[in-house]
Amino acid sequence: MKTIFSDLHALQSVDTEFYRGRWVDAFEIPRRAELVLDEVKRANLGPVVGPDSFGTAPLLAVHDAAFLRFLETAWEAWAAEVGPIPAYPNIWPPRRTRMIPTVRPGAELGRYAVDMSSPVLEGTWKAARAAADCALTGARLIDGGEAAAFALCRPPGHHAGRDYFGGYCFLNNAAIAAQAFRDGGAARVAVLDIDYHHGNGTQDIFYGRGDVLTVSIHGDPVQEYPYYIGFADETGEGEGEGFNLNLPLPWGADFAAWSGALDQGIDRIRAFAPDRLVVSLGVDTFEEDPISHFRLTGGDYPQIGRRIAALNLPTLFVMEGGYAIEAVGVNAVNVLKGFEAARG
Ligand code: 6XA
Ligand code: ZN
Repeated sequence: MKTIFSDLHALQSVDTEFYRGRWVDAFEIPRRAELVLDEVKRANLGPVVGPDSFGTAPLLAVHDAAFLRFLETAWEAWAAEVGPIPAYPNIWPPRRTRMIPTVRPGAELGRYAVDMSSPVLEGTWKAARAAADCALTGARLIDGGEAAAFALCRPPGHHAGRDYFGGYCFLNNAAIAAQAFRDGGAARVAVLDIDYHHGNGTQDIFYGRGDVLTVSIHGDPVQEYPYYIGFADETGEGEGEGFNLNLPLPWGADFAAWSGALDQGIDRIRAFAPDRLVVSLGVDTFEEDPISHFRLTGGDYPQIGRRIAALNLPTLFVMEGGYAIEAVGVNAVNVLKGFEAARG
């Protein structure tokens, strides 16, 4: 399968992040994507291509217009007032506010950011746009007849909602691709999120819709980021009732437990009979991941790919998390190799 990759991802880069009460070496770093790319090449997964440019229309199909304007202009406004340093929120709107002022950049940052893990930098908008373009290019390749593609997106996307960003994510690459599939004529699209963290942005974006099924296997929000969403009783609303499936697992879950959840997710997707599948591919489920608490081992990843391949759907893989730096490339590419081996 083809990999879609853009160098512009490197524009999103910080040395430190605020983690459990202190500034530590950043986990979500450009090197992650470089290592995945190296492994794609080493393993001969297939050609690596750059993204096409899709403009803002496919972003507006998923995200709020004012939110996109904010992301595009936030750095400039912040730098003018505060100086050329990463823009972090340090205040959030309290409940039941009447208005959000847009005069001071700090006030607007808190309006749109859900946490402190995703600073807005000079190149954030460019990097996030390029990642979305990678996902959209993957979708275009699949609509053009390719059986599968790998959008090596960075920054990741699944925590970004219609009008918020956080968890290292700015634009929801997987949701943008899923919507592009719909707009390209697919009647039903499934998103399977196998990142360690709940794909709250993706769930939220499609929660009221029956045309996009969202399935996520993740650390139980009782224990794990993003905490306030991702519970098993969140099943969708209105026309979306029954079209969101959350499969939370406790800290320490091993492949036996995880793989039972994958079976449930795959059964649900099969019953939904989608035309396209988007996989939010995070490998922070790995036992050595520094910020996560599942116990998958390196040997488990090819099997995940094989099981997804059994769905026999045109499949777009979209890179999300994975922070065990020496293993992120091998684990991610092993999912894709397993998929390809099963497809033959
Ligand atoms: C923020 C942790 C964000 C989770 C990032 C991630 N301290 N999401 O991997 O999938
Ligand atoms: Zn994650």
